[in-house]
This record gives sequence, C-alpha cells and structure tokens, in this order.
Amino acid sequence: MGDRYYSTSTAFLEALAEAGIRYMFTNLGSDHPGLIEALAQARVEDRRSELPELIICPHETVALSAAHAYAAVTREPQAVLVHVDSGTQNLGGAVNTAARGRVPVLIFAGGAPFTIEGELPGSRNEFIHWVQDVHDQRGILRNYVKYDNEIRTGRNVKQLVHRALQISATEPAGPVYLVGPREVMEEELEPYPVDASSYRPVEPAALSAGVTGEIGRALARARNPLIVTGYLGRHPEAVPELEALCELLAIPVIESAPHYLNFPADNPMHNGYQWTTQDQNPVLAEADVILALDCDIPWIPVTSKPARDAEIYCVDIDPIKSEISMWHIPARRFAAADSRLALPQITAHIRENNLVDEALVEERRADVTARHHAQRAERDQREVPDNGAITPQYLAACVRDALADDDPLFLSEAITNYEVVAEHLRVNRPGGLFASGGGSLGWAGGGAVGAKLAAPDRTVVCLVGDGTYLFGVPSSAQWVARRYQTPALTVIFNNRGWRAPKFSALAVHPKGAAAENDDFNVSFEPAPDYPGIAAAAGGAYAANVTDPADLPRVLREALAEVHGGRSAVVAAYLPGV
Ligand SMILES: Cc1ncc(C[n+]2csc(CCOP(=O)(O)OP(=O)(O)O)c2C)c(N)n1
Ligand SMILES: [Mg+2]
Repeated sequence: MGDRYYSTSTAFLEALAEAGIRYMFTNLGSDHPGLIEALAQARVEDRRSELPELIICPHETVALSAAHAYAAVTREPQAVLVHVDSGTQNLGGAVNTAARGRVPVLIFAGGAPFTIEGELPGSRNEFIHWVQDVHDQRGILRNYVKYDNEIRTGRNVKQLVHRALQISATEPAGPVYLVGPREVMEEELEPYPVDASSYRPVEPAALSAGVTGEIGRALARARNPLIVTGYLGRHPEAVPELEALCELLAIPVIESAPHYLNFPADNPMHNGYQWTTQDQNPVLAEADVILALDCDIPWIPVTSKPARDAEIYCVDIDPIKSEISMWHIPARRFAAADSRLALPQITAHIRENNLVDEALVEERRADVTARHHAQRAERDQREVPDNGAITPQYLAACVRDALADDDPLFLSEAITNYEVVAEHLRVNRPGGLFASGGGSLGWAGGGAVGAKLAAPDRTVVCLVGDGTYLFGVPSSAQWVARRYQTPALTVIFNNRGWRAPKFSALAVHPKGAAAENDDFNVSFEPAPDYPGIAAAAGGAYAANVTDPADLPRVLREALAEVHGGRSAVVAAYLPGV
C-alpha cells in the first residue's frame, strides 16, 4: 500500500463521483471515520472537487427528501449517507415516499464494527459500537428498497456501488441500500479503475407492434376515449407526446393522484384532477375506452369508477405493481413500456393507418373543450376570500399570480388542498410541479433544498399543510437551506390542524359520535408560529397572514427575499379544521 490513505471509503466516494453524483445528503456518525478521512485527504491532495460535495443535514428525513426531489427534477440517481441502524431508522417514512415516488437514490449506512479486540483497523473503540450492533440492519429498509447488500471488501466496492446505482435508476426506479461495516470501510487498497459507463440503466422499453395496434384501434374507434395518468410527466419529454395523441383524437385527460405535471393545465383536453373524492367522476363514468398510463391509482372503485363495460388498457413502466400488495384494474391488456416510446408509437399507428374519423373527433373536441372551459370558469369563481377569510382557492390563486412572470418550480404537499393547488396554480410547463408520490408526510421541507440544488436558476415554491410543514422537520430543513444557499418560498395552508384524518373519519362514520360532537382530535390550537421556526433556524423571512387583502403584498415581499437569496415562509390563516 502507498503512503497516502486510500481505503474502501475512498474508492466508495470515487465510485459515486464516477457515476456523476454531485452531492451526498449526509448525516454523520461513528461509522464514518473512513469517509471523513478520505474527504480530508482529498482536500490535502487538492482533489476534493473530484469527489461529491457533502450536504450536511441535521435530520435524515431532510437528507432523503432532498435527494428525492433532486432525483425527481433531474432523473439522476442521488446519494444519501446515514449513521448505522439509528440513522437508517430516522429516514423514517421518507423511504416509503422515495419507493412509492420511484426515485433513484442510493442510501449508504455504516455498520457496527464486528471485531472487539482491535483485530482490524476500525475495530470497536467506543461504547456505542456495542449498542448499534443489531440482528439485521438491512432488514430495516427491505420493505422499500429494490436492492440491498453489504460491502464486504474494498476490492470490489466500486462495482457494488455501480451495480446498486444501475438497479436504482433502471425503471421502475427506486431506492437501494448498501451497508459497510467500519473495518471494511477502513480497509486500505491500491486505487483501481472501473468503467462506470458499462453500468448504464436498462434502456426504456417500447410496446410490441400487436399491442400498439390494438390500443391505437381501440382509441380511434371509441366514442368517449379517456387517458388517466399520474406520473408520466417524470419524463418531461413524454408530456408533448401525450398532447400530440390527445389532440389528434380529441381525448380528454384526467390526472389522478398526480405527482408530476403530466399534462399542461391550459390544454383544452385537460379535463380535471382527482385525488380522494366522495363523488363519481362523470368523465370517468362516460368513457368507453380508457388508457391508464403510468398511473398507480387511476380511480377509487368505492367512490368513482369506470362503466362496467368500459374497455381498459394499462400501459405503465410498472403495470403489475407487485410492490403494492393488493392492486388491480380490470384491463384487457397490461403492457410494460416507457410512455416516451409508447405514445409516439400509438400516435404513428393511428396516423399511418388513417384511423381518425374526422367528424367524430371534431364533435368530441368541441365537447371536451367545452367541459375544460366550464371547469375553469367554475374554479375562477371560487378564487375569492370568504367573508373576510383567506380560502385555499384564493391563496393558491395569489401564489400563481405572484409568480406570473417567474419560472417557478412548485412542490406540492398540500394534502386536503392537493386538488385546489393543482387546479388554481394552472401549471403548464413539464417539470413545473412535483409531489412526493408517497404516503409519508414531510417531504417538501427537504425537497425544496434538493429541488433548488437541481435547478438553481428556478424559483422553488413549496405549498404545504401546516401539519406537513412540521413533519418536514423545518428546524433542520431551514438550517440546511441557509447553510447551502438554497432559498425557497414556503406557503403554509394553515388550517391549524390535520383536516385529512377528520375527513377520513367522516367518510367512514358520517353520523358517528365524532361527527355529532365535532370531536376529532385534529386541532393544533393554540397554533405554533410556523414561520417563526424558519426564522429562528434559518434566518428566513417570516410572515403570518390573516387578512386576505395583505396576501398579494406579503407574497411579493417574500419572493423578493427569495430572489435576494433568503428563504421565506408565509403561513396563511385559513378557516380552522
Ligand atoms: C409521517 C406521517 N404521519 C401521519 C400521517 C397521517 N396523515 C395523513 S394526512 C395528515 C394530516 C396532514 O395535516 P396538514 O398537513 O395540516 O394537512 P390538512 O389535512 O390539514 O390539509 C396526517 C397526520 C402521514 N401520512 N404521514
Ligand atoms: Mg392542516
């Protein structure tokens, strides 16, 4: 071995750099002396810039959420480094969210040293090494990762990192987990090269000719075709392809529980959004041919479903959804394909075979366009305060108007106001609106940091519920934002509590004791000073707004601060839960 410190840890970091990873969202511990030394050694050798930059996150939820949003914006895999079992557990629900959001993230945690008498460098020398030695550290994340493994030697750590990243980035993308015990991470090595370019993610899949023709014919002959999608827009290039097909045949689109911008809000073929609803969606009910395209929850059968005889096709990068224990839609055909390829295939098939019935299509185009405008008109009417109170619709409209001349990148974690946010922001730009895709709240806090690092020229704006703001560990997220100069505007839909569990209880027990007595245990009164947390932790501009008339001015001031490099948090007081 040479004089210079070169260990498994050095090779691990080099492999991340070779894979194009720029940042490591990190929380450190007693498992990381090798990594800390390797990074310091690189600085001494003037090679620090060749290795990824550390983004220190005082809470792991923030680290993984930041990596998640960065990956969602760029589609490039990210790295998160955490501390043994404890740091892994502190990732908490963000792992569910990264898995359900299908984002490529490599999570690394050290493992407790396995020697106790100094047999190897890195052997136990702190009391905590006994405490952190658990049966199955990798099992903590096995419910949520596509791949997990232990680094057993430095001799092939680069191959292991590249393989893990290849699996993570291959669609359906998702988190992967590597664990490296201390002695292994300290193992000294000779540097060695690996050809990172031989670990590219698997190429996207196209539809077979047979299925292309079947779907093309079905859509072309339908009276009321419909496309339902949720995450097609993870590839912004797929959005114009969807527009091309929908415009050719005048097919309406519903975005169902979307976590990307899948279809421009102003396209007249946009026929609305759906999340949890109590009412049947009429667009869904009247459809005779439905294409569920990159969509996890195209409808909720108990409250809103297609007609019994609707002809359904499922084209998805993950059409069987084996990670969701119970899942089914009554489709005639399930096909695994990348919508960037499948959509132009279907469009070309329809064109080349002259399948367009012009009269039918033009009649339908008028109907679909009319419904689009009717929906828009109805929403416009609701963009006003209610008896002197800020309404969610008015708030979302004010945010939209404040950013009219900007290039915003919105993160929505607005929970019972998801629909309001999507309807009233009216985002058109692919890659302009993101949600987590997961079920664990608190993503947007760290997510804003990752989104701003990924898109430094854009104005990052988060719209969150008050409960969700707290789940995002704002003390940590806002500190990271200041430290790494990633300013964002956070707008809190402050209804002073958790409205969602109240709605859940009402949907199951509409006339129960909780409903009769308005006894739901969801109120946060007396409400915390939410923006004050951000001011204390990250020096953010902080404002609480109760008067609707103040909102446009406060948002303008807040955005001026953000453009000047300082985060801003504005909590708008809505009617209480
Ligand atoms: C980590 C986590 N804990 C608990 C829940 C359950 N949950 C779902 S929505 C919700 C309330 C969210 O409150 P808020 O952000 O204020 O939105 P609101 O319901 O008021 O619109 C809770 C607690 C969850 N989804 N994730
Ligand atoms: Mg709330």
